[in-house]
Amino acid sequence: GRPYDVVVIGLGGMGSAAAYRLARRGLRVLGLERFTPAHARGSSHGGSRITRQAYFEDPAYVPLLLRAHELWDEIERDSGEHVFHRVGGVLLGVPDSRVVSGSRASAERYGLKHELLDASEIRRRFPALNPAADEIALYEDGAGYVVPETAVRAHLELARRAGADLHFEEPVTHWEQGRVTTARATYETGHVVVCPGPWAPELLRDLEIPFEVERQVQHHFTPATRDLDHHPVYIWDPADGEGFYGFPKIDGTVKVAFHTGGQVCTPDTVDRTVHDHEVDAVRAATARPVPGLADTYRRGVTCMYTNTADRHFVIARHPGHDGVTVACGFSGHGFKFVPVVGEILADLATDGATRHPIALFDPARLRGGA
Ligand code: PYC
Repeated sequence: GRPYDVVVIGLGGMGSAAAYRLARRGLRVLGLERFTPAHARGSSHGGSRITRQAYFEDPAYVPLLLRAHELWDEIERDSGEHVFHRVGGVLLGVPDSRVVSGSRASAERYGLKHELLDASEIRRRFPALNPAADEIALYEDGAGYVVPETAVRAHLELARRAGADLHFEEPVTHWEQGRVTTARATYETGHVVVCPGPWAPELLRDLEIPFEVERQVQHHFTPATRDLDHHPVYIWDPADGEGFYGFPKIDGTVKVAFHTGGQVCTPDTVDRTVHDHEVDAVRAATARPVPGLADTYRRGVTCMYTNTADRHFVIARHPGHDGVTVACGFSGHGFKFVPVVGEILADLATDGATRHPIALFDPARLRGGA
């Protein structure tokens, strides 16, 4: 057939958004996905993802988050789907913990609306949460969660309406400048956008970045107390235990998970079984901070992070190939950026540059690392 302007490899969060933004600009786009739409075998599933703007990880993310929240609203308007639930967000820990001090620094630098709450105020406002006496929280009204499966489906539908061809269950076996080969066919294209998720080590080997794919478990509880039905999303960095994050009740369950400490894996070898010792660990970590979860464990679902050494993303034109753009290494905190990453990828693919600040995501900082 006629060559495509752009082939997007991978239609999870980032790839679905890129396909939409590119098709909307009038380009002839092909999206290729190895599994089915919004599948649960990568990193864009699980019913909820935190979004927030007072970003403790680095203030450089804040402008992107301001744009991401605008675009989440736009996606909702254009698709008619409810993706972004603004239930608020709290970042909890002792005042000098990274989570609290970092989010405070970003909020102050960018004048983001926020409140600082002491332990008794946290308990009064959010009775599900039981901080230690010396813990505080930064509360952000505009934070909340997005539903990844709904977000991916909305982007795919908008991409299709904008004229993109989307092929599922068609894994890419090889790509090069101007050409992408799958199990079914070879496609000629002006540009390739690679959004591989945890398949980055395989599909982007020549970036020479040591990605580490990490297995994580999303734990679901069915608490009896109504306190857990409605409360903000939270990230907790407790002085006396392992950090974790959680959500209010969504579709009948309350989800809680650790953000670090998972096993290194690959998408082919990841252990999808959740083990008793993992359930014991999440029970122990949440017993004091979220006591309403006690004895109501329901199920665990595995997921994968694709970590870089510094946990910052990789978004760039491929340094080794003209006509190729990459987005990967989202290190467990990327999903909230999906719509703005789609916009950045469309900019990079069409103009080679973007107005968005992406210096932090330059692959040169990671290349050749051990
Ligand atoms: O990106 O907000 C986040 C997050 C919390 C835990 C894992 N990711």
